Amino acid sequence: MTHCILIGAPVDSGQARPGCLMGPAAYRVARLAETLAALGHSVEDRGDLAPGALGSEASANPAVHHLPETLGWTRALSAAARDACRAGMPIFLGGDHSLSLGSVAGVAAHAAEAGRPLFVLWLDAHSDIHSVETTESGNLHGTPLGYLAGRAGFDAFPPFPAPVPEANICLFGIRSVDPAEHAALAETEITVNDMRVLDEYGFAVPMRAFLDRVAAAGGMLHVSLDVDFLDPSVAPAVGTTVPGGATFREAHLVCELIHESGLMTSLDLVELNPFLDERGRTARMMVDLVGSLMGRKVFDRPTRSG
Ligand code: Z70
Ligand code: MN
Ligand code: MN
Ligand code: MN
Repeated sequence: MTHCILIGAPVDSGQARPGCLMGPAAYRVARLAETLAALGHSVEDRGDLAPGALGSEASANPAVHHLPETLGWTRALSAAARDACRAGMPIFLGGDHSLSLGSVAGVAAHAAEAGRPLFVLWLDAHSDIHSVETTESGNLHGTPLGYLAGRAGFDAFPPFPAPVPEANICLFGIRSVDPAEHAALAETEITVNDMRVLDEYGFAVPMRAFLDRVAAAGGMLHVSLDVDFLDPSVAPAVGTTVPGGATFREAHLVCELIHESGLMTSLDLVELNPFLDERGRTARMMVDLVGSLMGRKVFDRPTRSG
């Protein structure tokens, strides 16, 4: 059983549509802690973080907004993540996806300290591989993958502690990529399981291929789950809906495969905007998916093929 450490990150500065700051409260109301406890895990809720004192950093890119706030969150989350990794499995309750600038930085520092390779699974409609320089929207939730891969264009940020090798990063479910992101991805070894790939091979085959690589390397696995990985019909509470996402069944299967691998060591839940939800259904869907990630099964087979 796992010691789960809940860390609220009411980050709303990485995009322009207010509401993600309500995310941590919505996960608690949707009984995330109780769901984990019912699966036999111990749960420690460390409450909500705050970004601390803000500087006055500015970017040469005039589109960028809320840079000092995003840097404040990055510092606070990085420290909290590193600390939590020593005690159990951190689960970050977002908050928009810019929180991963900090959560993955702390997780990467811990993995380096533990002498283990870190792998990152990005479940998202978007590739989030902009830099502070390339983002056109100025929404820094579109940049965390660029930062954690150690790419250029993050001068205002602390140097990323131990950049995640491109070969250890897997994008899964993407269907919206900006031109600058396309150019960035084309020059990397990042595994791009876009919807084109998943429609042809299904979700299980590419997911198992990635998990097998993590296992073979003895790696730690950080999973970053963006609400918009899901189809808007099952998860409407997100600022940037993109049609053609994972169905209820595909998403649960992915989570079950991750659980069966036993590899996940940290988790981000990001982009939930409860202000846009319909009677809490998206928050409940996300909590149900965490249940599958943490061991809930329809029928408990002795082996995955049995
Ligand atoms: C676009 C941008 C994005 C999440 C939207 C969208 C980025 N590529 N990321 N929702 N999670 O504005 O950079
Ligand atoms: Mn704003
Ligand atoms: Mn995202
Ligand atoms: Mn997204």
